[in-house]
Amino acid sequence: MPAWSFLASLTSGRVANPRPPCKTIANQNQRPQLILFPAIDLKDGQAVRLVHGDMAQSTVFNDDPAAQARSFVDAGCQWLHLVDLNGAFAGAPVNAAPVEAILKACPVPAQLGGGIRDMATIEAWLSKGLARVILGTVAVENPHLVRQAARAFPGQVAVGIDARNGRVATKGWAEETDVMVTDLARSFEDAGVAAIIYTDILRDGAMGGPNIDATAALARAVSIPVIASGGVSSLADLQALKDTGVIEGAISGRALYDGAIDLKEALAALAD
Ligand code: AMZ
Repeated sequence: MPAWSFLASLTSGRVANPRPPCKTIANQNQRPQLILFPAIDLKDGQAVRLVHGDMAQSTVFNDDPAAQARSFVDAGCQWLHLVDLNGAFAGAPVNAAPVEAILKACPVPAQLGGGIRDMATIEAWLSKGLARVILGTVAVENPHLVRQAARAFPGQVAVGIDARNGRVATKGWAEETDVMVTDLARSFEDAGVAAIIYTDILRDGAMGGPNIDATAALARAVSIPVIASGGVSSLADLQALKDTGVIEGAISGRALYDGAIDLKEALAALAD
């Protein structure tokens, strides 16, 4: 769906999903629990996984993303992590229909990134029942929008920081910037963002384990909850992220699809 028709659908009388407002993900006084976010990356309407974010290296795992989401929910997940991959390249929502189908089909909160670059799109998604938007490219190009959105929608705006060797990448990870991860994260310290989702691009889809040291260092550098993404591929990885005591969530995609992580088992292990 082109961006204009997505925004126009706001006024078409559709009612947003009744969802509980999003809370900050951790109780400040307790050792954080690690929330596991199963990932559904959408390309051309299908649930896929890429390697290092390369659209040419894509594997289709499910051509019914809502069914995929429901199976994650049936396994007991508390959250869903959604990415509109075409949207991240196009700079506007492209896979709006499958995202809306997921929102309708699933009772758990969902966060979505990819092509969310202006206030109208942020408002449109949140009014459709999305629990949290993820802002990546605009966090570099228009940080004012992040601040404005975080003020307008407390608890519902996360910043996605995706990086190669510590430098932030934008626009579908096709563009490299000179911005350093920690500098960008610190710049939002007082903005009221709900979370920072940090992806190590060189780990993403590679099944080689997450960058625990860099993620933990980031989490120690800011007071914003940090969620790890990229390379999370075993129960041991999840346990190691949890054992840092400072990382509040982990996103996993390929490992859940190919069975390297059993979602039910992982959720049970993390709940202990
Ligand atoms: O895999 C990729 N090439 C990719 C990807 N997964 N490119 C962007 N993204 C995700 C980011 C973030 O969640 O991890 O899209 C979101 C950022 O999109 P935008 O349009 O705000 O830069």
